[in-house]
Amino acid sequence: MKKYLLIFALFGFLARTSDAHNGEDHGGDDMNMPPTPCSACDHGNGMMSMRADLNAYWADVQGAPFEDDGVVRKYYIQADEVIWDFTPLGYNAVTGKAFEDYQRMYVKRDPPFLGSKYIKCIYREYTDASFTTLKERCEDEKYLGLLGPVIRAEVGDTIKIKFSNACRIPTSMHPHGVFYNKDSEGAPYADGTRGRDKRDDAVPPGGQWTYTWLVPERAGPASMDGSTAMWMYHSHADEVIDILAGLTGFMVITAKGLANPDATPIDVDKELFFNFQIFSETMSPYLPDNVEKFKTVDDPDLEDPDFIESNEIHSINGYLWANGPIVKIKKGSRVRWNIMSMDIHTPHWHGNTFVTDGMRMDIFGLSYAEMKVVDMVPDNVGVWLYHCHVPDHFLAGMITKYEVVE
Ligand SMILES: [Cu+2]
Repeated sequence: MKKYLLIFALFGFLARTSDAHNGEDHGGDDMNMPPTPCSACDHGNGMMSMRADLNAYWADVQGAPFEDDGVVRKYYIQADEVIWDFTPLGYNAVTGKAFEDYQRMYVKRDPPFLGSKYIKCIYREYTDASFTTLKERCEDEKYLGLLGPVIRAEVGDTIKIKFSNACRIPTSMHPHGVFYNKDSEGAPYADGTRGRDKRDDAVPPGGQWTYTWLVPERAGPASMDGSTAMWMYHSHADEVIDILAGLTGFMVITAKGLANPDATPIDVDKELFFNFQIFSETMSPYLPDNVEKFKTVDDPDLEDPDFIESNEIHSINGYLWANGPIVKIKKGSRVRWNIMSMDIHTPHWHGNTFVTDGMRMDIFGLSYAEMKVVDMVPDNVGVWLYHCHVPDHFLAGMITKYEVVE
């Protein structure tokens, strides 16, 4: 966008220069003098080079057409019901102390509140189409928490996802950014399609579907990105409640020629993924089941404002108050943080800075379903806070830590 503005600013400058040399602004005493040759008079060439710049700009916007010259990346992903604990440590790991009174309502089963556990429906990766063996996350991926598997591809690849729905609600996989036909959009609406093109929209409980997503250049990084572009995927069968149920994940597209065999970028030492999201559990499709399973009084008042607030779970990757694994990054390494938000949040890092959109920052704002990639080379060793800066969000637990090691 900045490049675009610069081009228009140049246009304005040349337009003014052009007027000056058309004679209107020249003084009376040089009216009969021959025009002075100067490079700025060479309007034709200036316009030509500007047209070339504009063409380059729009070529970047469009991206090269998809060439099926990559590999097929297969994933086996199932929507699974789990009982998720947002505070498995049972204490405030930011302070290292017990939860304070005002914090307890979100995570403790003090009547009439439900506590820290809820039934969720989340994406999990399996080893094959039988969906019998979970693909276990290695230790340094466990901080991903509730998030689905990170889907990866290089420009030119095709992503094929065998999807199975083991939840009791209809679910789907709707990707951002990549190219899909109507049978792989994963969203039901009156789009003029029928038959096979509808079967991806909402996979019923017990159903399966294969989503095929192509990865053209316009799904990968543009000229002001780094070596990757990041996208979210989520269920869109009933978008609001599906996302509240927990069905979200990240996808990374690496530029052509800049990927390792596993599609990770060759220039990044560590990629990290964080989703800032408030799970409004009173709007969850599992509310009746959660109340039945975790209630602490016979008939909780679901309209009670305190009860509703106690079920507003201010999570980072499904954890509150640093109850998830703390990520470790190396001093001097190239770290790419991929961040998404499902509400309005302001992720902030203590101790180190990063660059995004060409600017150095340590905080930014994200609105609903917004995504941002930031690059950091940490220079400050230690354990640092990492939290949403909205006061009532971090007070409700949207706060964690990261560590920079030598
Ligand atoms: Cu927030």
